[in-house]
Amino acid sequence: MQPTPHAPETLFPDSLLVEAAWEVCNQVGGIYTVIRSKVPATMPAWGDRYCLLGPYFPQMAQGEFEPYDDLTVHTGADPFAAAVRTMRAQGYDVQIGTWLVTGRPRVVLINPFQAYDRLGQLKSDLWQRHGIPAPDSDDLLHQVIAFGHLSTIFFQHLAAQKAPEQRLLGHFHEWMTGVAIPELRRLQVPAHLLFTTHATLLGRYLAMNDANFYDHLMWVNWEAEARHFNIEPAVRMERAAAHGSHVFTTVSELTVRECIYLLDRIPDAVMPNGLNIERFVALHEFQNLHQQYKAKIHEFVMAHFFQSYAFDLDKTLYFFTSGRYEYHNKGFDLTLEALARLNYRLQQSGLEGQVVMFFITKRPYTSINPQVLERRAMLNEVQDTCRAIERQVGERLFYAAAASQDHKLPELGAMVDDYWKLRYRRQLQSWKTNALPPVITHNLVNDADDDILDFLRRSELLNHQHDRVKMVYHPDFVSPASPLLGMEYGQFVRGCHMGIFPSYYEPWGYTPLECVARGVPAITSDLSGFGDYALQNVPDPESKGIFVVHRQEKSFDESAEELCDMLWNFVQLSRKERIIQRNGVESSADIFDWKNLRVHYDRAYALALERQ
Ligand code: U2F
Ligand code: UDP
Ligand code: G6P
Repeated sequence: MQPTPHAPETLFPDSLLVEAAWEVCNQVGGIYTVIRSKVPATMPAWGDRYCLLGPYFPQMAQGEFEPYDDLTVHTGADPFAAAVRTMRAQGYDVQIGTWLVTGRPRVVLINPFQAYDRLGQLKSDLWQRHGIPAPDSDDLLHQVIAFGHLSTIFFQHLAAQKAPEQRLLGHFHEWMTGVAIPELRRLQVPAHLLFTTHATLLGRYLAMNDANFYDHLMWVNWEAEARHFNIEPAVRMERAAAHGSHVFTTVSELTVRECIYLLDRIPDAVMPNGLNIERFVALHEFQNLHQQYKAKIHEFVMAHFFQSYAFDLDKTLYFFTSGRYEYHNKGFDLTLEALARLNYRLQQSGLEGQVVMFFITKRPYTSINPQVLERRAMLNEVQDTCRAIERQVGERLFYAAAASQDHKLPELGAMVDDYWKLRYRRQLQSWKTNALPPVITHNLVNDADDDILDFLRRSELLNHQHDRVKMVYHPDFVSPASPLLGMEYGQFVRGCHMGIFPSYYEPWGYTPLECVARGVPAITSDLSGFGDYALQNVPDPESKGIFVVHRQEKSFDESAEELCDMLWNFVQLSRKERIIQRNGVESSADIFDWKNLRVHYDRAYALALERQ
């Protein structure tokens, strides 16, 4: 059942809401997307009574954070500014200002390093009061502990500054901010506390290391495993936050199971992740964008492949996967296996066209492969020559047309100077090579020990001319500054035909949802929070371009075959069918708009206000 969306009227008018996350003005992973994309749906309901709280890292906040001027801080009548003033009067370095994102929310940022002189005491308190140990040398843990202490002080002042009848909600995401919860409870700060986990720490580690994670989940000894993976302090912080909060939530039904078995508390609610969906007024606009960005990908593909051999770009489909490099968890292994099978089917079928598959992820590399750069540079030169010839012919043709007596099109080749003809021929001669187009664009630090490369080598998927699935492993995120795929990630997504994300472990997984929001069909799995949600809440998801690979209780081989079937069906669609499908996909994304999903947060806040 879809929840009924709230009208954007003021919510809980007697309450203040502080939402704390490590990724406020500090992008690390998916939680940044959660917080940032939710702001436009949150502000109309909370307005001035809403404040985000996060750690202050000047390098990261630069460009996204604008501090209030001194006058606003000194005269601000709201309790947030008042709490900041009190802390500053006590000598603390606390930032307050605006996060420069859509919705422009108020943020308070606190530099964790200012409490480093008290770390010894803070760690000892944490151990004495809450049984949480802390090692000597883990800097992230030190930052987290210091920030937890400083945000506790902020909450104490805020509780003192607010009007007596006002109620205070403190919503903490992930263990890194949640570490404040046990101390807020011990000090009996009058706040209603929520804790949301986006993945359990142990779940992530176990899934990465145990091929039968889901079968073993019920029997995990959390203490032993936390020690085994050397993450006991963080796991104890996560448990303390989960148990100390008035309301405990997570992002999907899948993580509910993890919470039950690994954290020993049943979540009070599931709060699925949304996006701030921006629709175009006219449908053709996003279709035009697809065409425009596909042309940019064509440029890369011409440079990368055509030096070795050419193929028809009009009959080429672009598939991609993206995300952090978790080979097994992100389903890169399954994707590769299915692509190898698709390659074979395409070779046998006599079907025209080819697929170019991009793996966009992050791996340590030393440089972009010079060969790949050179291929790109040479194509740019060819393009420059073509443009020069185009200009020359254009000018001369125009003159000839104006002066023409017989109205016949003159011989165009005769309008090109010998200099350009020769240059054109020489460039093309020196450009062609017999070498295969590289499957990877960068030189990895550890090339010999990379799972993706290992698979490609073993299965001979090395961009031979006869391969119908070509591979481009790009071990860095896409960026406009890159000389290879110089575009924004979102533009790259739009230019592709399909995103493939059949994760084995994925508490939510934004990447397929981001495809759908841009009108690009996507494959997810029933072991990802998003895929599981779509199966349960979206009627006929396939008609909306959401394809869910079944991995629960399926063997690797069965899932690979199902994925291959999905890809096979897709490559057989005509252009017209793809265009129609994209229209359907884009229009279905509204289901995942925060305006519709915010209601889950509202309900959790209502529940927290009932409990204290
Ligand atoms: C989940 O994605 P995350 O954003 O949590 O995933 P990552 O960015 O990879 O972060 C993994 C964890 O690493 C920790 C923290 C994060 O949850 O516990 N961490 C850290 O050690 N140091 C840092 O500076 C920052 C983070 C989930 F996996 C996705 O499926 C969801 O889509 C997403 C949003 O709900 O949450
Ligand atoms: N992403 C990006 N640039 C890229 C590839 C991915 O910014 O080149 C972003 C993507 O938009 C998404 C995030 O990385 O928001 C991955 O989030 P997801 O929830 O899928 O996985 P997580 O990393 O949180 O486990
Ligand atoms: C968009 C454009 C069309 C173009 C089509 C190509 O719909 O508006 O002009 O023909 O994309 O679609 P394809 O799936 O072949 O990339």
